[in-house]
Amino acid sequence: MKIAIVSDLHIGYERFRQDALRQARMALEKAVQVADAILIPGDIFDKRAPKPDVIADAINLFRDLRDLNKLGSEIAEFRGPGSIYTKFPIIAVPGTHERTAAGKENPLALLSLAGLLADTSESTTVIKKRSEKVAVFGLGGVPEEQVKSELQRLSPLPFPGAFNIFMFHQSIYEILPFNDSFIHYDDLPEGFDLYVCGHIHNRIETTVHGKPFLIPGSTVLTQLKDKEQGKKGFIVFDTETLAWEFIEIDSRNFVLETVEAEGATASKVASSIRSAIEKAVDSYDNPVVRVVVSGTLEKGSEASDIALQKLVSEFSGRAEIEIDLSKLESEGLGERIDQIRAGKLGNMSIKEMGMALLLDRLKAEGYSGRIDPQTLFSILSESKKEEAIKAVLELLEKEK
Ligand SMILES: [Mn+2]
Repeated sequence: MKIAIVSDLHIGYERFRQDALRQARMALEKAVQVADAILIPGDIFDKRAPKPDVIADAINLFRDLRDLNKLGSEIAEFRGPGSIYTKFPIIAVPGTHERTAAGKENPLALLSLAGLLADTSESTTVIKKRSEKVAVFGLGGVPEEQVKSELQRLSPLPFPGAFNIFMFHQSIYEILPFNDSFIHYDDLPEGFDLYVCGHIHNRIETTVHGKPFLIPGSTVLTQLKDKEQGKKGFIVFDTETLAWEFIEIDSRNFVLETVEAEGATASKVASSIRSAIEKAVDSYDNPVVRVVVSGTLEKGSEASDIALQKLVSEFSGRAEIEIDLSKLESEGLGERIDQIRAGKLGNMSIKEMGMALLLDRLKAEGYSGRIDPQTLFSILSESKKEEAIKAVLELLEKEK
């Protein structure tokens, strides 16, 4: 059987909402043409409580896939605590983005209740094509520190007489070695013929317990990290030959550029940023471009002197731009930080400066309110927004 693995669609992802839906559709429509079944190891949705129009997008997509009626296998058996309502072989688990409190339905479960796919959380779903059986055990995304105990509690076993797949959605220490709570490859249950994971947004192909371990990566750009510059797509695994291939989709291109300030003025650095973006725009149609600026600006220049908004609007419609100035330093910045630490800017204390700023703004706005600016300042500087509004309203009420 040919099994397509399509992961982390993030339908409803606000920043690239159209890309997310278009690329999810592209991947799944290609997958139904070439595979006998589709596995989705989590994060179909970007949020645990998507808006109704986002749920509608997903329903329309999965209903269209079912109506294409191309997948060559069907669900023959289901063993688990839940229930499924379809024989149509799209098998999924919820990801970390869809996770809800125990006993609460997540949006993936809604698609399963509607019979548009099979939620195989903590369950085994067996699909059949002629005499061949493929069994999929699924574990939805759980808090990292609970994975080991969940695996012990569930002790998933391979299904006799089938090609067995273990599907989950979790961080793995060998891939992301920075958190001790992440599980290791060796923690995964033995006896399965293929391990399929979501959660990590770039492609991983390795071996666990002597068997293939595959992560296709997300179908949409989300984190704007170095490793996301490759083409998006999905994996098709052949259970007979044990070979697999990555099938690319026409995903939006992402380019990460770096600019070194080298003690130049803000306007020189701005023009270097502009050239970096132009290079990307010349190479790709409407790419996502992230420019990371590092180094030090000329003395007297500050990061805020770089006209970012102007740069972004210059390329509007030709590229989606993100400029990261967090690694850029200004000469004399150290001194100013010391002053801020000492609670002083110039000869003024931070508090005096804040008060002066507020007075300026009030004057500019033509403020003639009944609360004196000193009182207003102390309310605003000492409370959170909601509390400040409440305090001001109470004060006004008292004065009436
Ligand atoms: Mn994800």
